Amino acid sequence: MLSQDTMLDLYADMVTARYYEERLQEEYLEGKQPAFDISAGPIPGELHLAAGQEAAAVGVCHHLRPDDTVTAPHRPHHVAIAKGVDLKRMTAEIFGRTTGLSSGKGGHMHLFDPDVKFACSGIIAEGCPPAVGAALAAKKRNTDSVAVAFLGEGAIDQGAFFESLNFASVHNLPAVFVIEDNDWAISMPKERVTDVEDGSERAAGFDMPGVRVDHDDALAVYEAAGDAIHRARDRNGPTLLEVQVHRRMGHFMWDPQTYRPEEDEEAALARDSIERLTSRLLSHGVDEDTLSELRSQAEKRVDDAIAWAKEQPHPAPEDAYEDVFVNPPSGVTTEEPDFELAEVTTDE
Ligand SMILES: Cc1ncc(C[n+]2csc(CCOP(=O)(O)OP(=O)(O)O)c2C)c(N)n1
Ligand SMILES: [Mg+2]
Repeated sequence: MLSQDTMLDLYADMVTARYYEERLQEEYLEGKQPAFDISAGPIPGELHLAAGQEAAAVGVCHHLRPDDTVTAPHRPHHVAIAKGVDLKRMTAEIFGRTTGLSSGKGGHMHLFDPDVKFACSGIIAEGCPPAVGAALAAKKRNTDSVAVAFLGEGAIDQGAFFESLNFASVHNLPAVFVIEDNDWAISMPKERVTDVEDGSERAAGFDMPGVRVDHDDALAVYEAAGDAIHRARDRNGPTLLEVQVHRRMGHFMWDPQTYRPEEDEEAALARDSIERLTSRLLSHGVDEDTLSELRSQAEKRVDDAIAWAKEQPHPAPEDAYEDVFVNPPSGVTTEEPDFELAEVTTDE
């Protein structure tokens, strides 16, 4: 049975993550209307929001320490918040400011915080190999840290996912793969592209346990993830965990969702994991004032982070040439070559 404090910690992060997405939604639309201009407004580019997926992130990440690695896909904010990524610097990154996690050059799909070992990628399933690399490093260094890769159900047909599961299993690595099943990959319903209804069944082909939490209940996820993460920490190998979540918003901002049946959207809105946890907390004797205080703190934290981020400077155009490469890798010098490059012609 979970302690009340743990349940309240999960709740605090869930309401922070939900409010964060709602506030970013508002900020994103500034300047982009009435005719949608993706480059306008304070948040240029695409924005994938994760409202409805909070249970998966908090249920997993609340077992983790700062030295554990987490990789996330293109829908990363809830996971980053649950992993303890610096909210101000993450927000500045999303707003493209110099004090952002990557000096404002990565944007919302490429958040990277080495302090808490968090990274994400816009290429689906491509968080899996780096997580496996981190798990291999933990094993080689003989530490008890673990690595977790989050991915969507639409990414489980990718080669990188299969290769990562195989490598983690063959080398008995401390890795956990978490599929967030929100039923959709952009406009593609999962049954049209994937042969199994339950993605965790894929574990059987890699000789590792596969577990599915089929309702987005943060407490059930916390329990299942606890088993998987302890198993990894105790050096008993990787686990594949799938969690049913729900997409409350479009695939990205400005997605009209014309492909989505109305009942599906209504069902997603009705199955709110925050409401579910709220009922559990109230039935455990927590009073509404305590929850309301946690919500106010979350809102203040998010509003402060957004206000701070919007005051930060934008990078200068010439900074685009900085941070492109790390120091020259060994064997590569910064000296001018002492030969002329051959001219390339196209008309032969
Ligand atoms: C390798 C690769 N192919 C295609 C895309 C384009 N793409 C972006 S998101 C997405 C769907 C992802 O669906 P899912 O993994 O279920 O995550 P969700 O968006 O539902 O959170 C696709 C195909 C991509 N980013 N990377
Ligand atoms: Mg999906």
